[in-house]
Amino acid sequence: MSDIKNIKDEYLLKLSKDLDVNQINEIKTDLFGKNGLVSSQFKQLGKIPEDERKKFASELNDIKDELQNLIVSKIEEIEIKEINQKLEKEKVDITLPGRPFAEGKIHPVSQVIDEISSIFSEIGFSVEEGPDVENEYNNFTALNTPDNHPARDMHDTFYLDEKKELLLRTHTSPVQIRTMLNDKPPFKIIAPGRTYRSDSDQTHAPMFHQVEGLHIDKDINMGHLKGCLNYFIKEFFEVDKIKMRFRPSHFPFTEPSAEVDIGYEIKDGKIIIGEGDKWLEILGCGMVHPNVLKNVNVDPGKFQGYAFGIGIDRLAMLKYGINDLRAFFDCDYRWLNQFGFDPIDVPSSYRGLSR
Ligand code: 2NM
Repeated sequence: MSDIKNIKDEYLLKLSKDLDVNQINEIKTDLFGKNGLVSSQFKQLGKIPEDERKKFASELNDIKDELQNLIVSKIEEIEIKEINQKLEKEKVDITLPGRPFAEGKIHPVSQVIDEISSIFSEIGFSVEEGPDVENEYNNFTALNTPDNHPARDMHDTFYLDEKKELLLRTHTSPVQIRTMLNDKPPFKIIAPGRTYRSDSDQTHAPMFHQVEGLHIDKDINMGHLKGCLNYFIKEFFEVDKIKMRFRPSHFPFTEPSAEVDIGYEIKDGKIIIGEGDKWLEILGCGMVHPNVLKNVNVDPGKFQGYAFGIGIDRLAMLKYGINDLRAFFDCDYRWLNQFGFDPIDVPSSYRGLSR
């Protein structure tokens, strides 16, 4: 009996000290582990004379409960203290300034592709894409460009194999071919994207961008072509009126074919689109050649229409006053910061923090 009173007093004293969770757990094992001091007392109950056993057992239970409760409440106390310390230390300071947001820029070419896509979307064109690596059928043969045509010359085309079956597309027309082969007329699509020709100087890069348009239906004529291009040019350059002329030209895939010039003038060193007596060539177009329609299983007796091709890079240079084409593809971040566009979906509160 005095044994268990001693245990109780000794451990109440120990538990009254400033302990950490590990130390408390050690005490718990000392007392209630397999061979713990309290556990051993329970094991010895049977050896105690019967008349004392009941009283002893009840006292032992009381001591066990008291020590156990104390241990539980001590651990709880420490845990609460730790949480409170954490809360105190990790308080959020809502007066701190925001973290700088690393904001990128939209390349002028991407910006202009988006603008063109949205202008044509509004008048019913859908936007189609295709692979940069094409086969010679989609890039040339289907487009009524015979084997001996100068456009097929090694000088212009990047071929990828000896047999000249695979190449980097020289225009985005193969996207129109793919669309017509996979679908049924009518067609009303534009195809923007990267194109490649073995050509490099101040005004030509080996990789450049084009958007080509195609509208095929039962009664489409050159009047529709004129109206469509006139609308596009006004929307793109954000002017009410435009001077535009069609010059006869030749493409293997259209008949008749034309090149389109727009009027411009230079005022105070700045180019003004739509007015003036100078002409600027901006695109090629025509009525899709019957042979092209036959190649994609469209009956030229029932369906016909127009197509056009526009160089995007020069259009971007014109609209945004950029005069060196090669800077487009240098990937110079300083240039991009100056000529690039803000992404529209970055919250305005973040704008400018990175600069
Ligand atoms: C141009 C000029 C004229 C053109 C033709 C086609 C197709 F696939 F329908 F035959 N797509 N694009 C075309 C016509 C392209 O670029 C100066």
